[in-house]
Amino acid sequence: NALELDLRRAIETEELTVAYQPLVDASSCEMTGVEALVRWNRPGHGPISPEAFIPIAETSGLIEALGLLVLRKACKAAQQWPDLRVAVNVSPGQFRNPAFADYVRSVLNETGIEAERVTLEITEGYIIQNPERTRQSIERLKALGVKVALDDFGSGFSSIGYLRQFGFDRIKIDRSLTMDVLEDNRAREMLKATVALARSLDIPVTAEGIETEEQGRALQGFGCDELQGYFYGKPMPEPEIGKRLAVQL
Ligand code: G
Ligand code: G
Ligand code: MN
Ligand code: NA
Repeated sequence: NALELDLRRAIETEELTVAYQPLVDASSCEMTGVEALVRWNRPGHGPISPEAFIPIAETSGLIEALGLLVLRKACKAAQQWPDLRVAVNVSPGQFRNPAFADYVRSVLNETGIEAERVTLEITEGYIIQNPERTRQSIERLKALGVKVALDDFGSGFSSIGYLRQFGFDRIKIDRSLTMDVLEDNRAREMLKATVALARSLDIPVTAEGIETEEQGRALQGFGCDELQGYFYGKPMPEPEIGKRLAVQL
């Protein structure tokens, strides 16, 4: 179909771009990292959300090439920002490939970025399907020195068992939970308990989707060490991150 053909061409011609969203320290609100988010301005159609084209990349076998492109661009960009961590989303279709860790190693070598500055974000959906392979994949990635985060925690089928079974370096609490922190007592109690549990396991916690100062303060109060959301910065083109760093220093 036309969308798939266009996407294939977009990957080959590097029509895809990467936007970067600030990750900030919960106490100082200083930017300490960025999350890379793929963007596609489809000629003749305008911007298309990754929520629309990532699933197509998954089913058409394009996800590996797309994922590799984003990882390579993000690691290259991060070389301009020596003090920032860079987080990159990984799809189940990439993660499932036993050779994925080899791809990651080659990008680290090619770009020269320090492995510990790179965080790979994995959503929980795939873990349920295949816990044993998930464990092996995570171990291979961690052996390279990169960090592995559990993304979208609290969005659906989250199991607290994952926190014990897999060596996640960080969890990211989903916006569907954090958005209700001020209005909904149940969301607030779940957030408090989740952060307390993660902290007692020595796993640092990022709260996503923070849109107001009050939400950020509440989540910092519960023990989140890192915050992300429109209040601290929307996903932005690479040069904007440099400008922001210049102001911060
Ligand atoms: O940036 P935005 O909010 O539009 O992203 C929508 C969804 O697409 C989010 O779930 C995000 O994790 C996912 N996404 C964005 N960029 C990438 C990417 O490079 N790879 C993968 N696998 N998912 C991405
Ligand atoms: O699934 P993942 O957590 O990777 O999704 C990240 C997505 O969330 C990105 O597409 C980004 O644009 C979006 N996002 C980030 N911060 C906010 C926010 O404060 N509010 C809303 N509505 N979306 C956000
Ligand atoms: Mn993410
Ligand atoms: Na999320």
